[in-house]
Amino acid sequence: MTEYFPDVKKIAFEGADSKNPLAFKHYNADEVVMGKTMKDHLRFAVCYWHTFKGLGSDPFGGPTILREYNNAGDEMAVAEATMDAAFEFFTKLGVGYWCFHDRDIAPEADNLAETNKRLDKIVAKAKQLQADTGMKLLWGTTNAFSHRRFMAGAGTNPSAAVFAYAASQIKKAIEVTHELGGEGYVFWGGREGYDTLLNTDMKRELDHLAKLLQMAVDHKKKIGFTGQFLIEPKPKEPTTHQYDFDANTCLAFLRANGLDKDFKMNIEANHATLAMHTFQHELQVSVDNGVLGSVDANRGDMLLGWDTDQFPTNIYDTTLAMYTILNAGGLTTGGGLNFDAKLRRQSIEPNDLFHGHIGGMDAFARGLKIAAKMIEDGRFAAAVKERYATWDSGIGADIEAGRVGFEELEKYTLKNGEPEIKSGRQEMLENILNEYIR
Ligand code: XUL
Ligand code: CO
Repeated sequence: MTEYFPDVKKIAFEGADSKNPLAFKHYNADEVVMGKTMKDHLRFAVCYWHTFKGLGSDPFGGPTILREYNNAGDEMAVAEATMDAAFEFFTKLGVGYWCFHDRDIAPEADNLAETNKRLDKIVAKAKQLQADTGMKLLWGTTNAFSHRRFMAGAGTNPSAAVFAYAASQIKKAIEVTHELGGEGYVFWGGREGYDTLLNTDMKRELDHLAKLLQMAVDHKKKIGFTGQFLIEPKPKEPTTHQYDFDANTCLAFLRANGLDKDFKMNIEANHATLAMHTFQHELQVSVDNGVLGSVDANRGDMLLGWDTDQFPTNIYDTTLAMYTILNAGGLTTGGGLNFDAKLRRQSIEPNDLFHGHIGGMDAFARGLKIAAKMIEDGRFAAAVKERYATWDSGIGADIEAGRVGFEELEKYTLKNGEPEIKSGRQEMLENILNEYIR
């Protein structure tokens, strides 16, 4: 069988002093942190679309990256060779999970029936490779945004026939995800949004989106798929106004339509920053509402206003993300850290794929170790507890318990006078954070 990454052996953990670029410096799969192995905490996944289908094209130019598996023959031969290359990569990297869109793994044919047949053929191959390697599917999803029929959206398309097409595609994608034992299924809004209200009935579009999601929930139950449904918020790009703007917007939509028990969030770092939030903010909103499902681990570029999908390397970001995730009890079934990240278009060597993923895995492993120490030492938790201490007894406890109203609070204020105020100590806390990040 062709080897696509012949000069790479299985990537090993060599420790922080190693100078080998093809080795982990911090990610040590079996090392135990706060009672769990790194592997079980981090649940890394490789995404199929950027990693194997992304070839460096951008709005100003075509592909720059050449891959040997793309020379395998006709479209289906290429799809099969790509799958072989993917499983070789997963195994050598040492991740446990992968994620895909239906159209990443099998090319679309002239009609849906033929397209589905092609998908079944490649899914059978993926199932065999999963059995051979022990790899698992974190989540599947559908690409209902690239084809021209979806130019005005899928579930929110002004055409009912396009809605029906999208529904048929999603039905099949959920079924193949189930067939591959997927732990989750993601709904990223693709082109669900609008560019101008001059041609858009927003209320009607959102009602249709809710109908589509309800049908997905019904079908999931019908076929016995027990994986987690996930919504992936994103505020803009490709449309000017994406309906799934951020975690709070998604929650309001799900609650308004009685869907909130059936979906959790898949939080992507670069989508959070496009929404003018931090990655940690979006994670915390999800945790506070009991809907943190999974994570698309990447980063944006501070100087660019679009979704650059870079590999995560910022230790502050990974530390704060892991702090929130660990405090919430960690990622469980249906959740993982999926590298929805792509190489820069000048990174044209096959090994660059390893460098990107090794860097991301090491950055999160460091984040995990640092966050665990921060939690074990308890200094931040103690500072927050102290800051809210007036709510633990007296008038604060009365307010929280609903024992008092405006009249009692007026009486309290007239009696006690000007409240004592305290420093938020942000600088001190940031300095303490720097004691851990080193
Ligand atoms: C797009 C994006 C998608 C989803 C899956 O910005 O993040 O790749 O993760 O459709
Ligand atoms: Co994503």
